[in-house]
Amino acid sequence: MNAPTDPKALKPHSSHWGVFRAGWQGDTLVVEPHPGDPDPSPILQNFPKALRHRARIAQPMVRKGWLENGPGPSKRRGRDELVPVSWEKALDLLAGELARVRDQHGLRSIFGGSYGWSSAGRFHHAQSQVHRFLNVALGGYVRSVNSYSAGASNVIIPHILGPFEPVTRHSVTWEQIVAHTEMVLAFGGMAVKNSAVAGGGVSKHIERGSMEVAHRRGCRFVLIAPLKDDLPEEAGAEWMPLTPGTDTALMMGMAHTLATEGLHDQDFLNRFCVGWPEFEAYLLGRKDGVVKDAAWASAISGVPAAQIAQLARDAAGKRTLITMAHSLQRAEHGEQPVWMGAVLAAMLGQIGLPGGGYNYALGAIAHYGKRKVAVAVAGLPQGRNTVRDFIPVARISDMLLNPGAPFDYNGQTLAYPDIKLVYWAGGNPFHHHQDINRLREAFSRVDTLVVHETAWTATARHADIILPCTMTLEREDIAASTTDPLMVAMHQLAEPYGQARDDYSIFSALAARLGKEEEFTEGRDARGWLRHLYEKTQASMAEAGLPAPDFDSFWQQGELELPVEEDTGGILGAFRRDPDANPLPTPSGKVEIFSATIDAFGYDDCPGHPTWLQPLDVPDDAAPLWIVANQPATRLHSQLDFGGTSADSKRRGREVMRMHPRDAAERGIADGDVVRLFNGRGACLAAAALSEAVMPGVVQLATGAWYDPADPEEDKPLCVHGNPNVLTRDAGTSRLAQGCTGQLTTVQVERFTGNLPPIRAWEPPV
Ligand SMILES: Nc1nc2c(c(=O)[nH]1)N[C@H]1C(S)=C(S)[C@@H](COP(=O)(O)OP(=O)(O)OC[C@H]3O[C@@H](n4cnc5c(=O)[nH]c(N)nc54)[C@H](O)[C@@H]3O)O[C@H]1N2
Ligand SMILES: Nc1nc2c(c(=O)[nH]1)N[C@H]1C(S)=C(S)[C@@H](COP(=O)(O)OP(=O)(O)OC[C@H]3O[C@@H](n4cnc5c(=O)[nH]c(N)nc54)[C@H](O)[C@@H]3O)O[C@H]1N2
Ligand SMILES: [Mo]
Repeated sequence: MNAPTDPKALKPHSSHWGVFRAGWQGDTLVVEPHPGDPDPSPILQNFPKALRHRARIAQPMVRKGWLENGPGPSKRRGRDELVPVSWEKALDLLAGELARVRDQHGLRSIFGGSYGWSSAGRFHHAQSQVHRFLNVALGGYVRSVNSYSAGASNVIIPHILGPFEPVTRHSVTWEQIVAHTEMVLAFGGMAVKNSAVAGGGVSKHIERGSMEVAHRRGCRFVLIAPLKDDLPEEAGAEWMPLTPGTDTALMMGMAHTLATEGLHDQDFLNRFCVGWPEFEAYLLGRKDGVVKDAAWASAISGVPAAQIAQLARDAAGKRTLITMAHSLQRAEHGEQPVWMGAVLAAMLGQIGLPGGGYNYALGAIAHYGKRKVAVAVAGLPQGRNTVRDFIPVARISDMLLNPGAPFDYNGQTLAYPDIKLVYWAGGNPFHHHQDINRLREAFSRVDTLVVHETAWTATARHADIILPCTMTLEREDIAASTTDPLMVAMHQLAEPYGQARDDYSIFSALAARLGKEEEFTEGRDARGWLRHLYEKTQASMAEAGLPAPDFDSFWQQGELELPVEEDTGGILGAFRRDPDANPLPTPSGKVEIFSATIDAFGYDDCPGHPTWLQPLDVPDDAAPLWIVANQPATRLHSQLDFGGTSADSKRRGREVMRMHPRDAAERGIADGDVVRLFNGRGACLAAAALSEAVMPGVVQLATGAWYDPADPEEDKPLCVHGNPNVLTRDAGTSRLAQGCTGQLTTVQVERFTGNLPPIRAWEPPV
């Protein structure tokens, strides 16, 4: 298509989905992956068409009703006209409103959780910018804790194994798997579309290649998941489809086989764990009269009992690794599979040995299974938050709808604050949150919703004040992460779109209006901050006796390879080598098969050891199919949905829903038909693709298609584009973690026979 580009004309840049170089060929932006990346992501090609797309926001806008009537609860959000205003006017209005809310209602009425992935540069990282601004210029805000990614596991892993990041990121590396692992049981798989991504950037995508080499050496991969493509072909995996949400039962069936056939490692359980007797009593049915054997597990999971028992026997006595996707815990009782995975691995006795044991989230994001970067990397100082209130991140609608109401979280009883102003920069709740119709209602309750956005997402359309932001290609930054050794000088590749400004310059101007400019900027412009942040890394390099170029040389070279720590198996490896010298940072210092702490919380939905708890949300006559609402292969979440790779993957302009041919035939649905997915909460359209890679009884619709209501005036409008979050349930995993449960719910699907409504998701508002 394009003539070869002069490599010297390409400038370095980075994204969560890969390091790259880009430059202009006439009017076309050419994006080339970093030459050192063995398996670059196709998502990179979302950039060229996105840069100047009409979906970008060109100027500040204010909702008409807010402008005319002032702040206050309003059902008109997402329905009213939006009025263009000058930057001066927008900033004056917003600074005045921030001061009003602070003075009239206090900082506890400002929600600045602002969850979202933003972009990869560490300085212009919008979430860091908004948090710093609210702390420094106002004094603080109500925050959110944990993530949509790992809501349940973030809370349960510290109780049973130790701190989340050390346990999950640097214990079992891909290098160990290549060299040592004999068998991998991959619950939820390790789809390479997912490890395409890592917050802060990734320079080498090694997951596919590592699985290929391990498989060729003789490592056996077993994929336990509803979709066949949750592992790459290169892993040569056997596919064991199971009913979604039933992994805990399946693992218990395996555990029962191990325990009753004497295949479990009793020495490991005695020496390295606490609570085996309590769990054993439950497993063998001494507690509740229910024996959790393979036949019992088969009835729940749909996997034949003989296969469950055989899998257990095969896994015993060798270097077996259990991996688990984040997806399993983004569901009702999501704590249970995470805990049960650790218990099954403990029974197999391989925890802490190279390439063996348990590595939660390996392959779900490229951060996992990597060595740790050995020097400190850039990050924007966050200032001090004087507000103590917080919510578990996915409880946003609950908070806005129920001010003052109590809720449980990890042994505490807390209360939802009464929020008047919500400030969002760098995230898209109309992408990430469940039950969008309920979210719209929740957002109608506040006085003011402020959004900084690069493009006209549904979140931007529902705001009262919308400020247009540059996207990453339009500014300079530094990309760095704690798991990827390449620090990248992100050069500017284009001028800002329309009147778009950097989040930093917007917050600087607001801070000035609030009398806090000097405190917020510390006298630095953006370049000054990059220099300042870089110098931190430079200093720790020098301390380690390593060559550390000055900022200008780094900027000119475009990248700097940072040193990484040795691969010692992390805290699990150290614990295995000497449990007395290196106890786990859990209450017992050991793996907690039974947790006295959790038991004492008295939660019926998360008892003191892994427990099979029947989910509430299961298929019935009205919604007979499971829907897997997983991560999209063609973009990161909702980002650049309008870019080339994402747009090209749609059919008839709509997101693709995959379905087994048997389920399609029962409904008279043919490949390519537009279908309507619906349940009691909402409905959306999508384009059907028939595929044997999806198990019968399950449909799959990735997240990320922008919410596009057919008639925004309705309370439960049809989304014409295919956003599955109009269907998902807004409920926490349990009283322990209150994590997101958006991965799974139940639906009905029918062929859509009405007039096809137009798709306006990417059209700017009129
Ligand atoms: N049903 C269901 N829902 C899910 C999930 C699921 O599995 N199923 N997965 C969940 C998970 S794991 C996650 S992490 C969340 C992700 O949810 P989000 O992180 O909210 O999703 P993104 O689309 O990455 O949102 C980032 C937004 O930031 C904007 N942005 C990018 N750069 C800048 C910038 O420099 N400045 C500003 N102001 N904005 C910028 C982008 O345009 C985009 O709208 O979704 C969750 N939702
Ligand atoms: N391309 C791309 N990559 C991404 C992202 C993206 O948006 N795009 N998002 C990133 C982020 S923020 C995160 S947190 C991670 C998310 O990582 P995950 O949450 O692990 O990713 P998903 O793709 O949602 O789910 C993986 C697979 O789990 C399977 N699964 C679903 N339910 C069950 C179940 O009950 N049991 C079993 N055994 N399997 C089940 C599904 O078949 C699904 O394809 O991905 C990251 N990677
Ligand atoms: Mo995530």
